[in-house]
Amino acid sequence: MSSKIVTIERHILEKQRYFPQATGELTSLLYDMALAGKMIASETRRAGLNDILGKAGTTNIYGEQQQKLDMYADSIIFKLNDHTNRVCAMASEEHEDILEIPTHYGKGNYVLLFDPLDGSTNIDVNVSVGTIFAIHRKISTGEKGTMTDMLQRGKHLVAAGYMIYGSSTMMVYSTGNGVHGFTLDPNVGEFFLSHDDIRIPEPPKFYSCNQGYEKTWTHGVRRYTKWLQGIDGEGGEPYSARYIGSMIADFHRNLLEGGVYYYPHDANKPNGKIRLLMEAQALAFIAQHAGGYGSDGVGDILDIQPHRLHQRCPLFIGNRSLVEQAENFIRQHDQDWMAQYTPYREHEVVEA
Ligand code: FDP
Repeated sequence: MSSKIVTIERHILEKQRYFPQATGELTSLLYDMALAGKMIASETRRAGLNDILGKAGTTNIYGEQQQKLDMYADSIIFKLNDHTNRVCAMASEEHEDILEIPTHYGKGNYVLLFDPLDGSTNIDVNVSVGTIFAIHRKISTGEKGTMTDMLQRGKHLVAAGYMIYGSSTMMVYSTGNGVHGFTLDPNVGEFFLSHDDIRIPEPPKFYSCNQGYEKTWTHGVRRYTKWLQGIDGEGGEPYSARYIGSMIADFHRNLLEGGVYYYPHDANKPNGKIRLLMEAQALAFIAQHAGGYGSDGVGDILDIQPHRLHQRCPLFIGNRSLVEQAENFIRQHDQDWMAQYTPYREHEVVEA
């Protein structure tokens, strides 16, 4: 008798069978991230009650100290991973420096980088938010995890994933062997395989960007957007616009429906806004293993050699054809910008 009920634990364990040399460390780390997702999802569902039950810094009716949701998510991920001997250091979008782990617990072979709650401006208005994570193998030789372990190219990731807290909670992950999506059944508190081997559909239908900033965009990004609208070029059918303002929700939507999300360079943010290590690398890794592509407008996000923990980058991500078209427009029209951005990308210029 064979069962078709695939829990996230079963899925991770079965995938691990293909790697006889696997120790189970990565499997357990992914499972810990799934647990973090469940805990954050549960708290997210109560977010609307914060005004009634008390906000950050106050005490709720149970006498417990309440935290803002992003701080809560941040501390849950840290606390679930700081004592397991699976990670040797962590880095969070919420903290300036590496999060060190006491040596007796920090002997793991991996570093974990995460954005605990992406799209945080959407929390208070009940719109989907998410958690993004990336896992690199420790490459430094000392006992502790170091900056060298954090500043690795995305193409060396061993795993990446995200949780999205929307109308349902989902966890999507890849270890480089397909992209798999799981939906949380809140009644039993378990993630079940709902989207096996996700491939970004062709042809794409949507584009997602904050067009309110068009005034500050470069010529290339404007022309690209006009092309998406069917105004520039051969005047094809327009793509439909969808912008939620939580990158994870926009990315997830395009992953399942086909489309491109972009947060480009502009006059105010010439090096972009999205964090390379806690956001862009993980999503570019997922996109690549679903048949898509992530670029900074110049080339593959996964090829960029990071030079600082909170480095930012422009991001164009989704169906390969749409992302390559963005690169074409930028190459043709944004030469001045490319001249000043490329040295930053190539690490010839280090930010202050
Ligand atoms: P946020 O700052 O709310 O966490 O990653 C940063 C991000 O959200 C993305 O999720 C989102 O797409 C974008 O910034 C929103 O920024 P704008 O408000 O500038 O559009």
